[in-house]
Amino acid sequence: MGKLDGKIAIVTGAGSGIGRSAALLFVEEGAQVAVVDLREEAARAVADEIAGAGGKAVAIAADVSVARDAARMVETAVGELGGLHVLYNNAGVGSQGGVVEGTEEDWDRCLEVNAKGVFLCSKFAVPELEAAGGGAIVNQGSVAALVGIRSAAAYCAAKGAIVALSRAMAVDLAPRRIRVNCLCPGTVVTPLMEPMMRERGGGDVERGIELTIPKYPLGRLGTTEEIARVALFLASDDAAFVTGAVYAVDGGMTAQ
Ligand code: 1HS
Repeated sequence: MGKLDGKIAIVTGAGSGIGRSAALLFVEEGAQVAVVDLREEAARAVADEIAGAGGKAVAIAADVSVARDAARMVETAVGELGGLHVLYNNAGVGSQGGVVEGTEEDWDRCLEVNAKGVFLCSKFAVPELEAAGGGAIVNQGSVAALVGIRSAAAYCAAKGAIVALSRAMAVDLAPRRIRVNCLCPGTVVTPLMEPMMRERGGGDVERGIELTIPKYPLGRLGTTEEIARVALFLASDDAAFVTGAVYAVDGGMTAQ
């Protein structure tokens, strides 16, 4: 008996990292998944990986910051898979620099993808979730929403917006039987995080990771699978009475 038996899920940013791990885990737990990524080849590779393991998935190339893409994403997922029960707004980009070094373009892109992407994907998903009798939205926040991260001003602002948006969505959508929660991961080495680790390590990703680990009481960084497991919990009926919550999945980093 899987925790998502019979469910249909959209996972954005699923071509790599946490999104890929969540898509694979959701399928293991009985779901059919729309694997959404800006990079069509990456989405297709994960969908093929799922099919190869006997699961059902559809690959969708979409830019979550573009309304017509977000609408098409939902329409395609529902058309191909037959409905929608879970939306995991995982897609995101990082940022470089504080308010002095950071560029306006970097700020705009970070807020557009990370925050507006959650707004747009949720906007078009809600009618389908409601038509299914309710569902769950999991938004990808970050420890960067909860504490200041050096040289990542736009990223912190965007992830902070996602925490606030998640709480507002939970209040708005509860009457529609849609739960909304925010997952705030600590550092997991994924393509999104590599630029930050490289900058932190003076051009060396591994050095950046070494300098980051002391921030984590558990003495290590997280894995994509560990984050995906909490996303599964929040997406599943195990979290039936959980909405508007902010879950730090961070090895104790924000407890200090
Ligand atoms: C994945 C998450 O958004 C990490 S934000 C960077 C946190 S740290 O590397 O400065 O501990």
